[in-house]
Order: sequence, then C-alpha cells, then structure tokens
Amino acid sequence: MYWNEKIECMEREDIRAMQQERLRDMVNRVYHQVPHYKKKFIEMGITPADIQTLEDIKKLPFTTKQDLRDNYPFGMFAVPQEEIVRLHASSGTTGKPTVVGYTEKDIENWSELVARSLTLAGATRHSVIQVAYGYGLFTGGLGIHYGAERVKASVVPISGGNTKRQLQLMQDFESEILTCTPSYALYIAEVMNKMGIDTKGLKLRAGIFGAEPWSEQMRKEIENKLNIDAYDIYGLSEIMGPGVAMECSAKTGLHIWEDHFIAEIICPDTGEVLPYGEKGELVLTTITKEGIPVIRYRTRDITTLNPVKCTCGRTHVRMDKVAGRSDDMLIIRGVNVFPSQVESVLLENGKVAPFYQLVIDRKGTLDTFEVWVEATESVIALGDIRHLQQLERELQREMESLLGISVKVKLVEPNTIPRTEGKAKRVIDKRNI
Ligand code: DLL
Repeated sequence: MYWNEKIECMEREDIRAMQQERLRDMVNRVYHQVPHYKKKFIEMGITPADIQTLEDIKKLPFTTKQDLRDNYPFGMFAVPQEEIVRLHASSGTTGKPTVVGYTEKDIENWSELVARSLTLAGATRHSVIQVAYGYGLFTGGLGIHYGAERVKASVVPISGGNTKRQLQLMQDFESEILTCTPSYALYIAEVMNKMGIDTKGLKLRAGIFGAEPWSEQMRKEIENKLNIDAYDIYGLSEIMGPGVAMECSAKTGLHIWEDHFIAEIICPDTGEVLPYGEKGELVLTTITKEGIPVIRYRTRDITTLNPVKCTCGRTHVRMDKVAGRSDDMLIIRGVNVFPSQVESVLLENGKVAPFYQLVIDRKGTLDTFEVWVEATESVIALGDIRHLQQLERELQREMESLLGISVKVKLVEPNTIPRTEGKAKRVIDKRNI
C-alpha cells in the first residue's frame, strides 16, 4: 500500500532531477539568508553558482551539531521569527540544546512524510494508533501525531510513561499500532506479562519503533512478546524529526524520502564521500526545509546505502538499520565496541532478559569492561549458583569471540536495570568522570 505512489515509485533519474533543482534553490536561499553559511561559502571560495549538478554537493561545507550550538538559539534559521510556527529542541546532555524551527510549510511536509511512513506499516484511517513517544520538545510525539492525523487514523496521544494506563487504553481503545522507542516497547511487554494480559486479547498488530538503535534480535524479541510486526523508523530533529526514513514490509532497509533529503555516506575520519554499499557516516541535506535548512549534516549514524529498487516497488534509496553512532562507539583497551554488538550476543543467547548495561571503568592504566544483564525469572528459579556462573561464562565466551577483548558478564536480579520510557541509557562510562 502506498501513500503517494507517484512519488514513492518515481524513476531514480527523475528523483535525481528533482533533487538537483531543489538543491540549487536551497543553496541560494541559505547563502542569502543564513550568515553562517555565507561565511562558510566565502571561506571555501564558493558561491551558489558553483552548485549546478548533484555531484557538486561535494563542494559544500558540512554542518555539525556544534554549528547549531554555536548559533543558539535561532542563528541558523533562514526565515524571520514570525514565519516560525513551532520550535523543538534536543535534550542536550552536553552543552546547549540544539533548537530547530518549522514554518507552516515545514509542518505540512513533515506530516506528509510521517503519513507516508506510517502507511508502510499498514496505517489507514481505520487504524487506532497509540503514540507513546514523548510529547513536548522531543520531536517523537508531536511528529508522529501530526502524521497519524494526516492518515486520518484515530490517534491516542498518551505520550511516554504510565505503563499500566498504556495497557489499559490499549485494551479499551483496541489500539492496533503502537509507536514508541524499542526499549519502551520491551518494558510495556514486561508489564503486560506481569499484569497477566494475553496478547491474544489485544488488537495490536504492528509497532513503529525508532529514536535509538535496536538490533534484529531485539526486533524478534519485541515481535514475539507483543505478537506484532515491528517496523523501524528513523529521523533526527536537526533534519526534521521522525519520518526521514522508514522500513517497508520487505524489511530490507529503510527508505530515505529523497524528494526531501539528499543522503551521502562519508568516511567519518576523512570526510571523503564513499560509494553506495560502503559503510560509513550518514550525511543528510534538506532540500525543501524553510525554517532551518541544513547542508550536509553529519548525523554520526553509521550505516550503508542501497539504491536498488525494492521488492515493494519503491525506488527511494534504502539505508541499513543503524548499528550505532560514531560517538556511541566505545574504545575499550584500544578495541572499538558498539553497544549493539553486545545486545545481539545477549539476545541471541536467549537465556537472559533484554535489559542490560555496559559498565566501563579504569583501574590504573587498564580499562575494565563489564556487562550487566538481568537473568530471566526462569533461570533464577533454577536456583543453582553454579548454573548461573556457567551462564555468565558462556555469555562471556560468546562476547569475547565477537568483540575480541575480555569482558566480565554479571548476571543481576530481575528488575534491577533501570527501565526507560524514552531512549535507553545503556552505557555507564566511568572513565571520564
Ligand atoms: O530521535 C527522532 C525520532 C523520533 C526518530 C521518533 C524516530 C522515532 P533526536 O532526538 O534528534 O530525534 O535523535 C536523533 O537518534 O541521529 C540516531 O542516532 C538516533 N535514531 C533515531 N532513529 C533511529 C533508528 C529522534 N530508527 C538520533 N535507529 C539519530 C537507530 C535512531 N537510531
């Protein structure tokens, strides 16, 4: 089912022609309206006239989160304040938050793209959609909300948290689609189990999860526990919010909506553009945004791009499920470790609960690395300490063979790892404190 078949299945040649025209227009606008970009262009010795074809995008400067912070709050906006109808901001765990502004047209485009994305998971005007992403400055709640209304679904704007109530309403309102972070979905499943709710009694059939990395194993876990089909949705506030890319039922990557964004993959160390298929950092350029257009934004998200037409008929380039962010990557005793690698070992093993944390510390000059994971109730019920130690050693071996460094796995009691309503915090790195 398509939301806009003409656009979603456009020939790639036509997509590129559309992108080229929109890019030229965007570059002109930012040059004249955003002092930050004019200054950058002058420093690099380029003018908008140097950008004629799509390939010329390589001549343009990158934009980073730091650029947005340096221009806090509204310095990167390309329209006067009276044109802005909505502001969102990232939580900004370090330094100032990043602020983004939307014009009426931006909200219109965003709603359209979220509607398009939700349709990929089967949303229609007959669906009841429970929006359990946080509402507020975070783009998740309101972003999905506007798209769901555009689909004309019945929207339940419950926001994150209050898990028992989530389940109560899920039953009473017969919600069919749940949208929240994958870690919150697992928590909902846990509470559901504790409350003795059987998924057979629910109408829930799909979940649209994103805002944080989640492995294929985590997908299986959620699908089994909630008895649904789980889809991945990607986005970031600097570019728009949720709905920049979305998985179709083929589940072979997330379609990036190329009528609004240009995607590139670069080597995170050198900034060199890499060919399709190679793994690197995703860089996105907005080509229709009015409030805060962004050129070559360095997302820090690591993925690959695939331009081959999908079996679903859509032609928009697909990005692989994001394995993690380059700044998520831990360097432990010189070895690169992504939390998602740890997650896949734990969930593949199947004898532990999907709640875990990575704890890194430094003793003298040596990094210590521990993975804390909850034992399942059934493993605990076996009661035998030797059995638990054996499981720890088994996980340790599996992890060491994948990561190539030694690690200590610690089984902890059920319900001791903090649960989350939003993005999970899985890494405790005590080395920098
Ligand atoms: O997380 C927007 C969003 C809301 C996306 C709801 C999907 C659903 P930010 O808070 O600005 O925006 O965080 C953006 O989250 O650069 C990725 O590192 C990560 N991220 C978002 N979606 C995914 C995903 C929202 N599907 C940052 N898989 C991005 C992996 C994701 N990581």
